[in-house]
Amino acid sequence: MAPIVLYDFDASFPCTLVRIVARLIGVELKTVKLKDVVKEMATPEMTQKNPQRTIPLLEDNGLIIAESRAIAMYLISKYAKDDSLYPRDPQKRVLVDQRLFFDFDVYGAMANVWRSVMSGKPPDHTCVQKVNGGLETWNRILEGRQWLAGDNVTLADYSACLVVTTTQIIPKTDFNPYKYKNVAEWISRIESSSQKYVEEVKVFREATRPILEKVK
Ligand SMILES: N[C@@H](CCC(=O)N[C@@H](CS)C(=O)NCC(=O)O)C(=O)O
Repeated sequence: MAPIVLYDFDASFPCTLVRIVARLIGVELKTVKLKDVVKEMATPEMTQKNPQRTIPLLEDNGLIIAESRAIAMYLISKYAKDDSLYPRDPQKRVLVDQRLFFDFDVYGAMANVWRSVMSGKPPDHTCVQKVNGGLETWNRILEGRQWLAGDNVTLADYSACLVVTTTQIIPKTDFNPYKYKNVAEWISRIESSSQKYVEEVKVFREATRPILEKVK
């Protein structure tokens, strides 16, 4: 069997989610580290592989998958030793899915804010409100609960926690997940759940630092 290949960029939030999941379930990935994502994904060869021209992009023995959450769902469904991160039971799985669709929505707004700040423009007010609304919603969801879906940590927690963590590092914004008690406690619960998560977030933060320094 050929190795599972991940087209990857350390400073990418969605690539980080895939690396975290692969490490959590013990899947070895051969990473192809890109330097100029926009340019390298626009070649005819890569455009054919992924017409979206985005990373992460996973190649598993001829199967090519874009979209970080879809890649994570696939890796867990195919390779994890158990289904605790992404349950097989439809009634449990849909609870994880609903949280993932929610965090995808907040992520879109956060990415919009990130892009504005990086290009020297003021962030769109509606997107800022949406991110703050997301933090408030997660705080409500977590009232009296340890995890976002079900009784154990799942893909939904790791994915949403990465969005929450990323809000904090965007320069010229004042997102503060730690002002929400339930969210703050949940972040430290997730960090305690896996050293691999903590290590990959560190890789992401260190890779983004020089990029973010330029706009500070
Ligand atoms: N929804 C996608 C977002 C992927 C995405 O936007 N990736 C960025 C890197 S962080 C990218 O490839 N940007 C290049 C481009 O959009 O041209 C996912 O979760 O995988």
